Amino acid sequence: MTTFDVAVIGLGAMGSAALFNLARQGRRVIGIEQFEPGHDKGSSHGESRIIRLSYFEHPSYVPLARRAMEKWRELEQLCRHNILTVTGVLEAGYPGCPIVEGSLEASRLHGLDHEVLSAAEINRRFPAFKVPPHWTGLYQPEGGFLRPELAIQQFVGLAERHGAEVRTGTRVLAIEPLGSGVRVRTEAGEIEAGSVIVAAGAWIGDFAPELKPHLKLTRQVLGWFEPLQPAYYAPDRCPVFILESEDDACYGFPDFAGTGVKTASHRKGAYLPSADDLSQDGGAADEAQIRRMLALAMPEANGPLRAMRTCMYTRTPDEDFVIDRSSADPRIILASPCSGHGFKFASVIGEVLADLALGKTPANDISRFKLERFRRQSA
Ligand code: PYC
Repeated sequence: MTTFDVAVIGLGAMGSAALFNLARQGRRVIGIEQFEPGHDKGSSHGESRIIRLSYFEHPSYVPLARRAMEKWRELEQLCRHNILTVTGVLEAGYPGCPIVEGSLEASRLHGLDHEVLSAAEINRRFPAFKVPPHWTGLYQPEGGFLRPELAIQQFVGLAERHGAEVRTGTRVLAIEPLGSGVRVRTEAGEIEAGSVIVAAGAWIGDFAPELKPHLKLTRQVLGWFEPLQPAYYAPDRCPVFILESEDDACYGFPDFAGTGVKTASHRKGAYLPSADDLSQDGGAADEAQIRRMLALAMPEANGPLRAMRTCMYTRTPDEDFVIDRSSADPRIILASPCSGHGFKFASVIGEVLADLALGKTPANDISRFKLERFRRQSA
């Protein structure tokens, strides 16, 4: 049996980046994916994902986001594709809303470039928006969007060029600690490795019983809308946006690909009984939910529906990630549940995971993502 230094389970955002980081260091590494890289069964598809530095979720994400930016630029250099487009990011909502307040705090704490804008200033500067007159906003110039499918395919392709083995269409059945390493049982045979990174997205609970009870899977619908004033929604005039009303929080992107203005709810999403239950089944109620935000704050984007797709969030109770060694065995490294805001960090988390798998201390602080917080909660 071939043995590897590291096996990576799941070649989505985090797994593909980890595979690349290990392979480029000359490690014997294998990646196992049950679908194909760039698939639509998680939250790393749909043409675009946000990247931003002023982080409303918590200021401690800012150094990680900075490093992620550097690492995306490095990937672009290596693969010679445009992965990251800077458009700026506008966050806007009702006075005191957590998204604008949180980003303002992160911006101030970390000395990030930002502007606080009134509703009138937002609407004047960016004609894509007609936000209600009592709203406020924060504009961060350094953010923008990433191309998720392309990024994942490039990570996998570069990893293979560095000698990584990749098995797609292969489901992992179990991980078994051995004296000398870890055995990964798949439906197509067994693999042995010194350590294993489990970046299995919504399926991570199957390999981490301690984590499973804390995870909730939700179905999130993405809509593409034909703008009534296309010129307003070009990427040089319309920033990536996150909007917070009393009822919902929605995010979206300029029409950079001629496919329409993509918008989705970040908060509303039906619970899924299991990871295998996601289907591409967006319907009229999903469309109506997204259109409520467009009507409220972006009426010129509220044109004919061009497409809908669904994605799946794997949510922790605090919406922070999990990146830690399993308490069952420290050679099993868990990384996944990103609560819908993780894609942007894949470039740096790949570096972090490679360090953990090789027994090194990562340069970035990942203490926020430890499993012990769930143990403390249940005690
Ligand atoms: O990835 O930054 C993000 C995000 C915000 C809302 C939905 N996704």
